[in-house]
Amino acid sequence: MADLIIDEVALEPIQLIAPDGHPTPHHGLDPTSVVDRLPAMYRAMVATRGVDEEMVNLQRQGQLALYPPCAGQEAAQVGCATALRDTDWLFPQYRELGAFLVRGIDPGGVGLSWRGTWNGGLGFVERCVAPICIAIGTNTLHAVGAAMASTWLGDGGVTVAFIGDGGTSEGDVHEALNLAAVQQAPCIVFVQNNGWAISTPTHDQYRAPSLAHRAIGYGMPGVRVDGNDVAACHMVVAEAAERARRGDGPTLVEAVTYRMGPHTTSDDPTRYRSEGEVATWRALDPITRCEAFLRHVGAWDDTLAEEAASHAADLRRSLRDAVYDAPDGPATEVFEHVFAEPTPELLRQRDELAAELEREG
Ligand SMILES: Cc1ncc(C[n+]2csc(CCOP(=O)(O)OP(=O)(O)O)c2C)c(N)n1
Repeated sequence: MADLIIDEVALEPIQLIAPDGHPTPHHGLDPTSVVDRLPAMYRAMVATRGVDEEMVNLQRQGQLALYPPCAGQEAAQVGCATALRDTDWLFPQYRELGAFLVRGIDPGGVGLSWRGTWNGGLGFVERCVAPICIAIGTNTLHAVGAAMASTWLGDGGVTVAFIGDGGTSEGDVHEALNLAAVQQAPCIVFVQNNGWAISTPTHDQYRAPSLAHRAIGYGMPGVRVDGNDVAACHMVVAEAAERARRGDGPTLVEAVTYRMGPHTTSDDPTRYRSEGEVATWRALDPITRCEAFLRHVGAWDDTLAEEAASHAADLRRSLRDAVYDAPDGPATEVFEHVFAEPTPELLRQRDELAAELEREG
């Protein structure tokens, strides 16, 4: 593998595929070296775009309480997640649908989390994905702790914390990055710099030349990557994971991307950002860029588009089926997920709730 991650943090994001689909070899690295993996990444990005759209539809129908759309960020998430082993733990923020789908998480499980059924997101841990973390930044501490545990256990695991540009302003994130560097934890902090933290633009978030530059202060490598270039994201994370696995510690990756839609379904971005800005980023769409590259190198096959679209349609259907009028799980089940061995006080509370539910019929 070429050295994408070097001591000096470059401002220019690493890009292997130009917006028009032409290869832009970087540091001698050629995107055609991953061309056989790109159809799977394309398929995952199309699935993410489709399921994301369906989540918004379901929220508009009143089936979901809230949803944070990820359209535009598919390459960052899919490129990152496909570069890891299925046993590497992911610690998401809340906008990581693409990474969830790469891990084979049922979209219905993600939908139920946003529907607000109390047991909605409990299924992810089977796929080595921690629950969605709405309290911003706390997931980075969990990821570094889990990475340190991996070192102690000697299981060769790498952990990834997903965080946004706004998240990097949280104290927890600074503590996590510092601890990761000091402990040489096998961890990747993957920042999706999507331009905005709700209505706060990135220039109000940091004065460093870039978020990747912050790595210098922590004493770890930092790398900026074009977050709309799935090949570049994949290769940067693959190299960071390889470094972590061989004991060379954490990496801060800043994927420069854009949130095409609103922050969440409760937000109106037209109040704070211009149509021109959105149009500029629309032209950098990660899915069309991947397709253009595959066409350019003669690796495109029309059946891929058909197959990807039909896979996305299947996932959308399964999401709708899971979410429509889904009931909550039995209320008393909530007590089963607190401790491995329930305490007597917890059992007392469970019985009290069960009795009350019984009384109410
Ligand atoms: C600890 C904490 N403080 C504040 C919030 C409220 N909040 C929710 S999303 C958000 C902005 C996050 O922006 P960013 O980290 O850039 O991620 P993005 O939503 O853009 O993907 C804030 C401040 C929160 N969820 N948790």
